Amino acid sequence: MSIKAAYELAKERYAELGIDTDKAIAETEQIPLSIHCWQGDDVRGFENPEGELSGGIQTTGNYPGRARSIDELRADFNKMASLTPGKKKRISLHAIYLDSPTKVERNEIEPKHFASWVDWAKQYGYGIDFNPTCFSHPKSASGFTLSDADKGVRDFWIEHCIACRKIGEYFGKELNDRCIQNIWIPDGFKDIPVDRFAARARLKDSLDKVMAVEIDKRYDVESVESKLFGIGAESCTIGSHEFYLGYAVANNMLLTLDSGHFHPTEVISDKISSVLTFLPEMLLHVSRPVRWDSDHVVIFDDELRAIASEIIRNGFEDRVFIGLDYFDASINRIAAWTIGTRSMQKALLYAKLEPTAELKKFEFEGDYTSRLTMLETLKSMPFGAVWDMYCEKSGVPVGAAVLKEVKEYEKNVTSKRA
Ligand code: RNT
Ligand code: ZN
Repeated sequence: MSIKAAYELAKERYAELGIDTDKAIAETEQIPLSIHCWQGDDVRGFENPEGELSGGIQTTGNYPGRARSIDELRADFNKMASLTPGKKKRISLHAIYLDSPTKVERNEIEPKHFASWVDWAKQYGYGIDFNPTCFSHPKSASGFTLSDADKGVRDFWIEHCIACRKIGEYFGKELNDRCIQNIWIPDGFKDIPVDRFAARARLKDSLDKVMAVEIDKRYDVESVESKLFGIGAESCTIGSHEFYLGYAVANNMLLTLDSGHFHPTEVISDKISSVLTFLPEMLLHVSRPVRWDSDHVVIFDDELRAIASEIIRNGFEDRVFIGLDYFDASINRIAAWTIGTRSMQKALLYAKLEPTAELKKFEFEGDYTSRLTMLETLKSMPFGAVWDMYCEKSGVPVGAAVLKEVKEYEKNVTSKRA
């Protein structure tokens, strides 16, 4: 049966529940998605592509074909984008993805080092988000950056973050857009500390200095990302959830929730509504933790659907910025990028295809029987036919056709990278 014929039947079935599938597709494609650049090259960047990834995060696997240059990374990103529906794609860059023929210290990076990214983003209609890179560097070797006991180290990272804010403002001005700047630091103790308070006081002081610089909020805003623990920082993470929730509320900043940064049975889908009770906006780092913050490729699982539902049911599309953050080097990286990005799109579309008002009414009236019945019924609706139509309309491969494209690109492009 053709995609169109299957869709027409699905459309009828959903209409019986009062759901307009055309509208769901039209709304889903307008939701911005901030896609991380670092799936393409295992978080290496171009400052020192041979350097080791440090800071308690790890990629595993050595599938051939990693992007080794800016041109390769851009080509790969474009390939992924051509396989993914959605009209508002953004690239989330890290500071180490600068374009400079000579070495530039991180506290000396400037907008000019990112000018070619702006040209490229303009050409393809992408937005740009940004991240200071406070890891994989000799000055983070102690395991600390903005909260380091050494003032010299702190000052270096303060300067780096300020430089990044200026670059974010530059992106925003150039693209007539707002850059979301995510600050994550690896700082933490491997073993039980005796003075957590001092380290957190230092972090607060450093952040205050970073944020004291006047930056036009129309073009760049900051978000702070908490974490539970990292490899080598198991006993205490300075930028914990409580720390940053407090910091964001006190300073009217955004807060970033990463799916992998909480205890294993905690889920970020449950936290969005709490955060947005007190903050106007927030950022998500959608990832898939398997037993730890393993950054597996995002798939269409229960938690991804729950995250999407929280956003859609509450109409939070303008308050929750959806960013992706995972990195798998054990499979074809273009496939990894594409699967995760498509999964996010799929979950948003799935969330759009429910009779939310009716479900909320059941709940309000205490009719949990009807709520559960309806939620379970939705799972066997012909969602696949609507998803396929969304892909078809967007001009991206439907279903397994994605694999063919990925394999072809592998054959012609990535497998040729020695
Ligand atoms: C690390 C954080 C952070 C990084 C990226 C590369 O645990 O999740 O967001 O993954 O900045
Ligand atoms: Zn993250």
